[in-house]
Amino acid sequence: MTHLEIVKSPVDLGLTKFSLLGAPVQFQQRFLEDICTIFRDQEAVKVIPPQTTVYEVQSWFPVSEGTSGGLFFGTSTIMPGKVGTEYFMTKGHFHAQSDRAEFYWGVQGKGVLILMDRNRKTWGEEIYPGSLHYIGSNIAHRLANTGNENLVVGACWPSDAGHDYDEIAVNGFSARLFEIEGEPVLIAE
Ligand code: S6P
Ligand code: ZN
Repeated sequence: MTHLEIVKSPVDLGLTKFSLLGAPVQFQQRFLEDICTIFRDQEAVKVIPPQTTVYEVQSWFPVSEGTSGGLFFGTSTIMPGKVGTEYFMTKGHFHAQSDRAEFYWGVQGKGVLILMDRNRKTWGEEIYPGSLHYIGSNIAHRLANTGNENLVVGACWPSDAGHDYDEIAVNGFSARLFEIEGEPVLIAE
């Protein structure tokens, strides 16, 4: 009888801490000073310490960037907070290979996934633990935390998707998520 190898995967979901664990996991942190231009109220930006963490991303890239047929996996953690009345959020992007799709799913906290197509039609999907989101091709995506605790969202996307941040940096989304009378409201620009 030949005994074949059974090994442990190098990355663990870290279900108890909502944090990917394992040597290959890469960590990225976005401070307010790095991304402040994405928020509408630039006066409100000035009253928040620039080194405030807005979000963190942990990623596992089992193959190199650009490989066709592979997958990447990540966990995004958006901190609770607002700039004025606009919720803390990610930069948002289209994929550079714009026909590449992605799955997101809610793990902890609550928020809104803001989606926009190439015709600049924007809509939102509620995120909660267990929510599942299919982000189709040519759909820009951005996460916003609307709760009082961390918003943790899992993601899986093709290793040749890449990121196009420029389109959003220049033109933004066509709507923004503000807190109005205690509730998140998506308002067209
Ligand atoms: C990658 C995937 C996520 C985001 C992360 C941060 O395709 O959509 O891992 O990279 O949520 O957002 P952003 O817009 O700063 O890359
Ligand atoms: Zn993406």
